[in-house]
Amino acid sequence: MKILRLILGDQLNPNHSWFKKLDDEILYVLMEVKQETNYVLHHAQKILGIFAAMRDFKSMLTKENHQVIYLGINEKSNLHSFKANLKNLFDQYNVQKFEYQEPDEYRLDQDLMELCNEVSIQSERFPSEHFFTHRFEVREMFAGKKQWLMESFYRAMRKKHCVLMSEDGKPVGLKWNFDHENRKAWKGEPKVFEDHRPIHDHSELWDEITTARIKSFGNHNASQFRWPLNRKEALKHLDFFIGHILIYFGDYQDGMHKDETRMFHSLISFALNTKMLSPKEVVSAVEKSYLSNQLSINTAEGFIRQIIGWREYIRGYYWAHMPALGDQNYFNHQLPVPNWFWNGQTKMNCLKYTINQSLDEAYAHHIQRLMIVGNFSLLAGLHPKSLHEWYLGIYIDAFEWVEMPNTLGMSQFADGGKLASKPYVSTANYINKMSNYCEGCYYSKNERVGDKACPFNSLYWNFFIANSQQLSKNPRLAIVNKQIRDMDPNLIEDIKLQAKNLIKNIENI
Ligand code: FAD
Ligand code: DLZ
Ligand code: SF4
Repeated sequence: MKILRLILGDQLNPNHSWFKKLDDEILYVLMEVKQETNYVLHHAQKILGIFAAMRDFKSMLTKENHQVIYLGINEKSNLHSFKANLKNLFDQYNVQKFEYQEPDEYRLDQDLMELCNEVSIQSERFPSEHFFTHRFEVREMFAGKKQWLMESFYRAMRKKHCVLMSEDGKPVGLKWNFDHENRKAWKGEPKVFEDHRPIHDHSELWDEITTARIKSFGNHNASQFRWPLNRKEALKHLDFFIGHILIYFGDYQDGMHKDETRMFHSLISFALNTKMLSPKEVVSAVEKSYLSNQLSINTAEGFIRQIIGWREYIRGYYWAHMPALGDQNYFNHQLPVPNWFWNGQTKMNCLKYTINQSLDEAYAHHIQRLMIVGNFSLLAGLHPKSLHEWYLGIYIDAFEWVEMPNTLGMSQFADGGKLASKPYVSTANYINKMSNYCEGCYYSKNERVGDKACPFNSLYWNFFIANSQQLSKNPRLAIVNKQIRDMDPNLIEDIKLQAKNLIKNIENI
């Protein structure tokens, strides 16, 4: 029976059981389609990275004597949608059965289910064999609960998968969570390692992408492309991170600096999310390093929590709340994303550095995404769905299942606090504590009102004043709510006016 198997651009796992045996009756297909490149405006490196990794995967399969069809972006027969291309291929190759791995994005999941209903041939969906959890595991665990605590999920995962557990069923080190209470700012020491990622020249591929008139933004950096593009490169990168960098990760996880973009972060998200790496092997490599005394329990636990905890929890949260999640807007925020999000031209140093870095590298680390861009967006009242599209486009690791819950849930509190127990917002105080962005900024970090006052300061207080109804009962906000109750009414009026003017003038701040 002739079988056609679809491989999506984020399903590049050579260890998938599909590839264990050779079969002449099986045809694999990968396709570069405008349906995917154009559904939001993408960073050039994201398009390059996905196409280059898909092409590499195709070469690997071909070398192993699998039969592969590859529809390139400029291929004449390419109809630029999965459904249209697949229907064509079913006819062309007399396909009797269609097989695919479960897509991680709701939209494509629906699309492929529709296709299966529309055609008369058999079809079958396979697990992607990537995650620790199944799609609805988080939903099942929190059924009937108002707040979905990541920490309870994380502990259940540690037990279920026997990660960092003693034989007596207790967590290793007798604590579940060694979170650094006092994360440090980075002041130049320890030295950040040189960028050890591979360098690829993808100028020709970039020419193909421009010939196809695919719109994009950001620096393509095609001749010096720095992201791992196959499993071998990703494993080497992971090894270096665990062997040299991970020991500093926890201490400086929240630090930001004008001169350093990577700090001590792993930069494995692109390789993980395209499934070149599996979360299970990342967790077991870190655990092994701990067991051979190369890492402390604090370091190993802190990093493992990101993968087995946050990453899986976020995915489960996505599937539990789709399709409604995309339209959540708890504060009814409507402000369009300012133009300077696309070019980095703002006087606010923290945003200028973070956005320009994102445009250059298609990467910013968690605290830059959460406490610089997300913080500002929530305080200013940007429309959550439009902001989600910006995040989905700009970061090389952005796939909807992971980006949307982080943006709408964690960062914008658009779900009313199901994912985050309080809004992640701050004044300039936090930004100044964790970074050197405020040095030399046009704005003054200490002022709340006036021409040079840091926008974060008035916007922060204005946010709590404006949303007091929704937030006044939140026990984690008791202090801020009391501060507002005790505030001089004249100061409240000044803050409101300052914030109103900032928002009116948002394109020029
Ligand atoms: P490290 O800091 O080294 O962390 C290691 C790994 O832990 C990451 O690679 C990631 O796989 C996992 N991880 C840590 N935190 C999270 C989290 N909150 N959610 C899911 N995984 C996590 N991550 C994405 O992979 N894709 C996205 O599109 C994305 N969008 C985000 C948008 C916003 C608004 C925020 C606040 C966070 C977002 N994150 C996203 C989570 C996190 O910022 C990135 O996973 C991380 O910055 C990737 O860089 P890294 O590999 O160097 O991570
Ligand atoms: C993100 C992306 C882009 C830009 N282009 C393609 C593509 O041309 N072909 C493809 O198979 N996948 C692409 N992707 C990744 C998909 O958007 C991703 O597989 C879905 O969002 C499911 O997570
Ligand atoms: Fe950002 Fe305000 Fe500091 Fe400037 S002063 S870098 S705008 S926090």
